[in-house]
Amino acid sequence: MSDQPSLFDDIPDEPSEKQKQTGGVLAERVQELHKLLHEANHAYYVMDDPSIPDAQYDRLFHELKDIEAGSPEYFSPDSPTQRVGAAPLSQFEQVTHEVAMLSLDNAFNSDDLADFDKRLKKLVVLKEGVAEYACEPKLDGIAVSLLYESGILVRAATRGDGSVGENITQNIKTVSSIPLKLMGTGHPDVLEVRGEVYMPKAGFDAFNQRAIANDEKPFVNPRNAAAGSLRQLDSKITASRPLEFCCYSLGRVEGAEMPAKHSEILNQFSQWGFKTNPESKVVKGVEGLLEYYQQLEAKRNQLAYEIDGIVYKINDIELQQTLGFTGRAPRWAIARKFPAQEEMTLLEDVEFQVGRTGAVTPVARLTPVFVGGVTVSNATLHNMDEVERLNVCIGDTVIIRRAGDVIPQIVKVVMEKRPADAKAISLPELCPVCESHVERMEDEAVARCTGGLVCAAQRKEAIKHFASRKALDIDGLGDKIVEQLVDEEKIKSFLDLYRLKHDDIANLERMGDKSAQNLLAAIEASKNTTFAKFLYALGIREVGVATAQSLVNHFLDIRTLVKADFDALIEVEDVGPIVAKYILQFFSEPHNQEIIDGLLNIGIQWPAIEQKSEADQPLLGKTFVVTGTLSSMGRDQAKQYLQSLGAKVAGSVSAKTSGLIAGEKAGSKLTKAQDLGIDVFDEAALLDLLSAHGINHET
Ligand code: JCF
Repeated sequence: MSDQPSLFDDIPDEPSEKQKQTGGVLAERVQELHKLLHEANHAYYVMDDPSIPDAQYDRLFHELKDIEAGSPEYFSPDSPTQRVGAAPLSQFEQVTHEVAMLSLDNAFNSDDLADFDKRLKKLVVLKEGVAEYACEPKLDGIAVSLLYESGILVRAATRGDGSVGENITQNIKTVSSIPLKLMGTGHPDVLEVRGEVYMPKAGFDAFNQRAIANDEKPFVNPRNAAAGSLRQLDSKITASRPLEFCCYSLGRVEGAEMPAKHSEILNQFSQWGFKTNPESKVVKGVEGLLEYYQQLEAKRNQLAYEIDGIVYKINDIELQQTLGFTGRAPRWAIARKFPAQEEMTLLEDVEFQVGRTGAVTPVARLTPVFVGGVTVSNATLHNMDEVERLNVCIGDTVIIRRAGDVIPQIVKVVMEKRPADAKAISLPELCPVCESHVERMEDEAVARCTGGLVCAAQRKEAIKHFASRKALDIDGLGDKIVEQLVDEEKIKSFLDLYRLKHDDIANLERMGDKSAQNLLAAIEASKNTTFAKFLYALGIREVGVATAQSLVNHFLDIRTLVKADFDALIEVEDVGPIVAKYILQFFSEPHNQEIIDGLLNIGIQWPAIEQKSEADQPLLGKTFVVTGTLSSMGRDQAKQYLQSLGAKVAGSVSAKTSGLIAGEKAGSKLTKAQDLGIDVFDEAALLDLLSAHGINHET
């Protein structure tokens, strides 16, 4: 640790002796607690940079709560204790907006943007001939107005129809990134700040996961989640939702001059304690508008919140006033919309697909629809619980959502459009591929075909897995080839792969002599592998790359592994009772034993693994995550190096992660690691770490 003074040194954690002695100073302590808590709140929620430890925040918070409980005269509406919600309301009161809250005109393409710019130039004379625009992401949430009098938040309202909204002050006070009291100086007597309340993607996903686990209804999208959370009469419910606020414009102002540019007003807001969007930017002319669009669209999926477009505004406030408004929208602003992430379409049919482990998954066949930038004609329904939860039938009109790179989801059925002949979706009793019985265990959402490797679908998936890159890595054995080989009954098991003849392959569709030769060579080459890859290739349920590596590290050779009993298996890091049971089941199946013996007999082999001493494993007990692009090696290579030093390599960042290796273009994992305060290593730091442990990677 450095010997610099701690951030936390001069924060009075307790009332001073003087305050304790003199009775009248409770008021002083209350002021001090307000200040400390407001500042800590701002640091945490607005600056994303915590200033005091959580435990200290809690102590200060409870001290204030106790004072307020014992001496109600010290309570005030801007007290930091108001963040947790107040008594439920019976209804929301109406609020009239003195300055109307208008919506924005839309632009759907570059031509619309060029027209916007041209229109402006006809209406006003620009100093340099090009307009200066303030650009920002258009948050997909709920517009609200916040009214401050003498720096204190006195009222918050929804937009409503633009002239009359609802008073949601109680709820808004629970949103931590909204100042209850303005920071800094020079506050107007009356200040109305407008912006968007939204639910960040991570909070939305976590909320929905919990809702589904508790048999409650999830929200369709983050916008509905924000709206639903603000619409609560009980502000304690709002307080429990992960909402944020970002400001974007000025409403009423009295008693102070505001800056002459929109971008400067945002800076002023930021100094008064509001969150403003860090992606905001000032650009010039049409070129600037288009360039900002390109930049932000490329970034859209990496942002922590959903946006449905970009807002462009003339930056000069005087010009804004000259331009004025049309009926419903300002002439000085426009919203460039991104492709919609939700569309309606028809669920034409449901088919059941069988996966490698026999999981029978309902897949929706849809009337193709353009959503989130691609045409979608299939969507997984996951399992029968999901079908029930959605209450979806064949023939229904459904809402499809495709956000970011996530696979398309059916989020809702449009019940009003359900036809009289809508057909219920039922799990088939027999496997659609092999006609074995389909079973669904009591405590499992997933149904499975009991056919095992008798089932051609499971065989195909098992062989694809066996040949995949992280398994035996058989180059050229693509999905289509596996499917043909299984359909023509050229291969029934992994073993048959090694018995394939030149003509078996050369006669397949789109194959020839040359590609058959190459594939045979690749199959032959796959015989030299590693124990971990071989184990992973077998496709034992729940045994992924990391678990396979743990098993190898623990048992060292396959003879010891196949003889291991339950107690020995759960000794292994990563292996719990469920996985142990799957491993035992797999090795006790005579058919699997034959295949393993067969594979070893045809010559599959790997270098023997030597017992490593603890000294050879300096990173034992540490877990790393590798993300982004490394220029000197692939991520798999980096993983192997780390594992060879005893570290575990995980797929996602959590509180247990010891370090994140972040290459170029690292995305959400980097953000999460930073949020959690986890050490981040760039490529140079990784190479240093490796070389400190005797691994000198040639670059
Ligand atoms: O982020 C938004 N949804 C957003 C909405 C941003 C803005 O700057 C807006 C807005 C609605 C109206 N500005 C206006 C004038």
